Amino acid sequence: MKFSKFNFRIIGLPLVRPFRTSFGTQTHREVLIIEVVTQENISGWAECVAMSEPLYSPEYVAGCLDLMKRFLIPALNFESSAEQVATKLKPFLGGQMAKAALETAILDAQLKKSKMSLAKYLGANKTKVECGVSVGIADSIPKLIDEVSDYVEQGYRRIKLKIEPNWDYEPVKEVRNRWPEIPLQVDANQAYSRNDGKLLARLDEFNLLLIEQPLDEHDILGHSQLAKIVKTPICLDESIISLQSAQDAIEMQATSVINIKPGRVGGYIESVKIHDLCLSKKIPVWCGGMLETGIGRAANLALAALPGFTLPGDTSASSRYFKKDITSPFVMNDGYLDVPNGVGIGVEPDLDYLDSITIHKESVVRK
Ligand code: OSB
Ligand code: MG
Repeated sequence: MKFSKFNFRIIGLPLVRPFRTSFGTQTHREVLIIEVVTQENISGWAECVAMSEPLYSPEYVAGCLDLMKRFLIPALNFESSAEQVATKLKPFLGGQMAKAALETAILDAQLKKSKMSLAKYLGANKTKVECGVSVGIADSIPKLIDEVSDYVEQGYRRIKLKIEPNWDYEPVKEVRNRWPEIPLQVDANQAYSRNDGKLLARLDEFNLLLIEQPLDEHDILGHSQLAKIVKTPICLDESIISLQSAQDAIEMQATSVINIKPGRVGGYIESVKIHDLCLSKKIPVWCGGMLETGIGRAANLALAALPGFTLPGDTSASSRYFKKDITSPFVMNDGYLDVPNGVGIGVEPDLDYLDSITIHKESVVRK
């Protein structure tokens, strides 16, 4: 496929409630949106999941835009299939979120051209997926219970609590006491150290599905040592940045469940490779989230519909994040979201609304 231009915009969207994690508090999302326009005038859309600051991963919005303009777009030379993107961009180290966004925009255009849905292309076998919700660190336990009650009433099928030192045992105990049966898991975003094994093992009494990324992203050995001390399964998020890193972590028994986030691993094609590996090794996977808009959410739902995604993901309804999404909203029905079945990612942004929230706009045009 040949491209005539890439349109970039950075939009600003307030979150419906602040989202506090061990790496900071998000009150709004600043999102880089990519539109690739092909020579036959098909638009492909994608969202770059990087956050404003390099707190969750080394990537950040302004850096991704720079990387794309300075190195990635020139390397593609206005011509590529989606399948060639990763190989062409391999010489540039890191930048998975930027690379994933370009690949996804190109894939959306390519699939629109061939009239196929992303779900079909990736190998989905479900038409709807079970939804979980990720709950931030609260100001107090009563406030946490209120927030979780709200989500449970809405029908979420799994609750994930963000934890950090001094916000772990007590809040998890209270939530577990109140909802003895609900599928429950925790996410530490690297907030603990190798010495915290005993502390984390205290969470074993709450029958958690998993503990997500307790230690530093580079500490694979530490996670494998921790896995011998705690009974709750360890699930890696930040540490898994490619198929290779997934293979290594599984081999080292550092992880027994994997959170697949397409942006973190360089795209949907790499995500499917990780899924296939995990399926063959009987490692359950689930689809993580980056507080995406409808553009990113649509594509995540297609991925979450693959057979190895046996745990509910952080694929929540649009209303969990935004008062008004940039696509038609994803609405939860009995704890499920429908997998888009239109061509490409299956959704289009509302251009007038997009314009109204755009902070920055620029294009790279073929000469
Ligand atoms: O660690 O999974 C994470 C959001 C932003 C960055 C990292 C994470 C998260 C979440 C929320 O937990 C996932 C979502 O609802 O999109
Ligand atoms: Mg996480």
